[in-house]
Amino acid sequence: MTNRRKFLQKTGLNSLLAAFGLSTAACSIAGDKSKKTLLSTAIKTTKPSVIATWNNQKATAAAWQVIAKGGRALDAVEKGVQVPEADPTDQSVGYGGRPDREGKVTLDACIMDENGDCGSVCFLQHIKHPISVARKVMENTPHVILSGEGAFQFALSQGFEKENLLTDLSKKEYEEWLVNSEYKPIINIENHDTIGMITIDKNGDISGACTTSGMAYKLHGRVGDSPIIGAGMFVDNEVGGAVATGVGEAVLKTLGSFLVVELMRQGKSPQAACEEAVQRIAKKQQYKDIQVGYCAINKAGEYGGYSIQPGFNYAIYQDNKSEVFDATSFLK
Ligand code: SD4
Repeated sequence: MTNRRKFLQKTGLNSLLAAFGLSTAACSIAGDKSKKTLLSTAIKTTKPSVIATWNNQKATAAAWQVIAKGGRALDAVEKGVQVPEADPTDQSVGYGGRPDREGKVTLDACIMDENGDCGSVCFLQHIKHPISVARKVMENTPHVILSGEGAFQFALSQGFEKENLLTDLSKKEYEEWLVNSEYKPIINIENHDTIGMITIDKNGDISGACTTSGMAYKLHGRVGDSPIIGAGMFVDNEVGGAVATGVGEAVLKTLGSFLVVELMRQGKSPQAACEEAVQRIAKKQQYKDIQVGYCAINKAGEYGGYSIQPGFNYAIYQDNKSEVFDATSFLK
């Protein structure tokens, strides 16, 4: 029994250390006291960081502004993803998003804080900042997810304005699409720029957000992975966070972001965890004609990204520097 307990303590600690990018080789395991020391050492290595899917550098810069001033990770992710939500030229998110096959722009978003609290809206119309409605769901209701008309009415009750989100460009493209009405997502193009973001603030607290207009020309009522906690985004303040982009159905079937975070908890690096989550899709599903990309960051600020197809990239803001990295991919 004692041996078993010791074993569990040791393996638990190993995972934790690995999640922080440390190894037991450098540290002695001598009971609870040293564990506490190791934990606080690990937390001290935390770096304020922002990671986001795709080349969303304006968004990561907006989030960085918040955490650089000592602000909370939750405020940073909300501010960050509001940038593409308000941008009419970003046709995958919020205002200007491509509509469903009935010509309606329907939005999905979720947010999660360092305490594991979360809020989400799905199939929401007419509201430019679904991420902020998701935050209100988290903070002002006993629920996690509101959908459709109910989410819209809730948004109005919270002071959000009803707006037309269908821009002339997205309307024109939709009318062209109607000619053949062929639902065929084009890898890396039709859904490009959906934003999932994770931030770590100066306290080492982690929050995440994800927001999208979903797959263009989807069935009316379709909900993707992006507003589903654990699918499109997941955060665990002890470990790190992960976000997903691409064909939401494949992410939903594997609860991808939760999987990535759990793999990091078990000791995998963010890169290795993203790779295994993509491999899990490839093992069980038709993957050759779809794109899914994950990016993740751990509490120590180490990050990684991986996708099924080439072409996925992710943006990082760390040490006052904004960068974009091409993710490696399962198919070459
Ligand atoms: C969805 N995952 O609705 C979203 C789309 C996306 O980059 O991420 N596009 O399935």
